[in-house]
Amino acid sequence: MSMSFPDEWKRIAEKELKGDPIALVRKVPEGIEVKPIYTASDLDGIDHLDTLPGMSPFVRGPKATMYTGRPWTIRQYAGFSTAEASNAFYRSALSSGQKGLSVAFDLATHRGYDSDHPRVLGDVGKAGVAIDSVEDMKILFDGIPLGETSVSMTMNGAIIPILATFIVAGEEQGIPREALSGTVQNDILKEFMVRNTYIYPPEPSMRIVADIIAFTAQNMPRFNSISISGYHMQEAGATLVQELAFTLADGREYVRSALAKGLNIDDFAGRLSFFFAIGMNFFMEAAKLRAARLIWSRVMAEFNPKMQLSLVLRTHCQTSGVSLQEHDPYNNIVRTAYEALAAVLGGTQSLHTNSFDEAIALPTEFSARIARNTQLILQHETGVADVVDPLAGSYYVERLTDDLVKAAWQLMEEVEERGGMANAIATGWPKRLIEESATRKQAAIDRGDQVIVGVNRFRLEQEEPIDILEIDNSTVRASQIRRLTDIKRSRDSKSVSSALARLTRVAQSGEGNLLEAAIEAARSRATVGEMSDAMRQAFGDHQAIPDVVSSVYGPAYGNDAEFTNLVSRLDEVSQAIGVRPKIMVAKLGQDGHDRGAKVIASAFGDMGFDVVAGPLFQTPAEAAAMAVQAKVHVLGVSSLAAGHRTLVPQVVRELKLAGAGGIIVVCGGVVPRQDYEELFRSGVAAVFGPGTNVLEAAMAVLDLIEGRRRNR
Ligand code: MLC
Ligand code: 5AD
Repeated sequence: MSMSFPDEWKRIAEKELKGDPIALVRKVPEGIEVKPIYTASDLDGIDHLDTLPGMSPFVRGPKATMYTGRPWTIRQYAGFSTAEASNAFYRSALSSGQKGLSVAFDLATHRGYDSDHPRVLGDVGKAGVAIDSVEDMKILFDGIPLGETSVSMTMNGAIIPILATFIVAGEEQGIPREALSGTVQNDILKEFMVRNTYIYPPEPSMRIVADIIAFTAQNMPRFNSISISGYHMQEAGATLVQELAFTLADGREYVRSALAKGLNIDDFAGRLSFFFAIGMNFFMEAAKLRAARLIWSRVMAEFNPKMQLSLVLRTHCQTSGVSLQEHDPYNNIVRTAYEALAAVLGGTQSLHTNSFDEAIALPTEFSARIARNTQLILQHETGVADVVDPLAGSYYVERLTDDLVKAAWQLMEEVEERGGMANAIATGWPKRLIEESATRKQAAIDRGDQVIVGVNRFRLEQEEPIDILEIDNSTVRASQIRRLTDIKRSRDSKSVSSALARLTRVAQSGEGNLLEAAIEAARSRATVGEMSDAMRQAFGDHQAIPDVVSSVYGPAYGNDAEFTNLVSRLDEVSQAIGVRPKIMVAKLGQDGHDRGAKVIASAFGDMGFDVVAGPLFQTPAEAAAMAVQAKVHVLGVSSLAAGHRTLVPQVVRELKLAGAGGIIVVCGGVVPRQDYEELFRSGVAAVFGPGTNVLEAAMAVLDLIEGRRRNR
């Protein structure tokens, strides 16, 4: 891109600045140079400018009339505790202006475990609703007309049993599968990359995706078979270009595997859908959605569809969770409103706006209401829905759209050179790029280069805790176990075992459709865990290898005094204890949100700590055993899915039982202040909440190691 400015402007600007305006050009993490001014000449060479909404290449929107014909769907993602509690929440949301449903399942369900499984003690009902069988699913949608309300289900790992139980619940409510409308996430590639709720290895997992695309194409014409998601990539740290490129490349990979099953492109392309995050980079986020539609129409044209509809990218968006802060949390309402506006200006079809207590806990009724009203106010009070694609023609936004298309396309070409997304993911390359971006961003925040109001600037002296939603996980678990026992007592066990055996056979043989077989099993009251196990028998479990990036955080600091101070302090401690301080970073339970753990492991490694990265999904006993064996000084638990109150005290107990009470336990992540005291009492030495500066955390850890040595 040429960096020339209009002459007259440049002359005046030089006077204002007393310097060259070239200094005002900002290089953003996307690798794009953002100039202080855009003019008509920036539109030269952009060939989508004269196109119209509802027409190829769909930059201006998938529909000709867009929101003027029908507003975007207000679709708030929610789910917690039991099916009864979540059902009550859905009904009240629908009566308050929400238009579509979106189910958040708990992590036990995501990973294909029933609520009575010993590995999910801390997870049942916590980050979403617990669903074990058709009976739970029926309660979840009780009194909600499934023929009229579209339902999104965020499910990937256990997608086969969950979609099967949903179909059977619909059937038993008198709604045939043809009439069900909604979306399943069913996007396994990004699970291997960033979200981590996979169950089986990649190859059978891709078969599952294709089986669902095939089944819905034949039987569920109103159902979107997949929600190809970049959301979690941005949450994990991806730049917008990485989010765009990897998501659309994932999409291309799914199309190829559906075609390989013998499907016709036009039979399924129109029911592929997408999902993006909308963060705080306002214009770039709006431009990103425009760019995504353009690139997708180009990707789909490669497959020679006959129908225009097959070229269209339709998307859901969610405002960014990581952009929200625990500090001064009401600021989050403002952040979310700006992000929502960007999503709408970009032309999203469906939107979730986050609640302001995001960085602390699941939404309360109050915070959920404000989040929903943020969209209602946009729709009804601002007039933004009165005109289609109102940013069209903006010098900046059009240039940005084109820049994003070019940058993302280039990265997608690199994916192609690596043999497509499945192959690229197998090498760990995209994940590594994303983790590097995340670590770089953390360094920028810790250094104060990137301002976050109320966190690294304009911080309050004192903060009052806000009311949060508490879930009593043992009560939820007990009631789930009761229902499981009832079901197992009353069902016909012969038909259950024969349906499960058939599911295993379909999995083993590669013949037949897994979803079809699972529907039979679900109907006979086989549980989600049993169906998952029936496929586990054939497919096995996927084990990821923990891998930590290095030399990103350290170099971002260069020779700054803060960083070199820390490194020399660490050297002193090393001298005193005779070895480098060793820390294990652990993830417990089914919580797969590992951005924080990865960033900490990477940054601590660059500072000079000896770092052990624990694998995902450890039980407290497994983590303790690993810490003891590795002879660490500190065990740091990163918790983002609310399991800390159950799991962290257990890990302390396990260490003591192993005679390793000397290992210091610290905890970080999404931990409400209300829980700190309880954690301290259980033996945790320090808690690092959201917004913690990593250098400060490292300093605190060194203090703890020294303190413990002195006390010996
Ligand atoms: C729309 N329609 C119009 C129109 N606009 N008709 C005439 N004129 C217009 N201007 C029609 C559409 O064609 C469609 O009909 C119907 O209205 C609904 O519109 P839509 O645009 O398809 O909206 P919707 O049904 O809401 O579907 C949006 C979607 C879908 C395609 C993006 O996939 C979806 O709802 N996704 C949501 C995914 C989600 O909630 N994910 C949460 C992830 S949370 P017809 O007949 O054509 O259907 C997560 C967090 C975590 O993942 O846990 O990690
Ligand atoms: N209810 C509401 N929102 C949720 N999120 C995750 N789980 C839930 C839930 N049970 C949202 C948060 C998070 C993102 C992945 O989805 O905003 O950042």
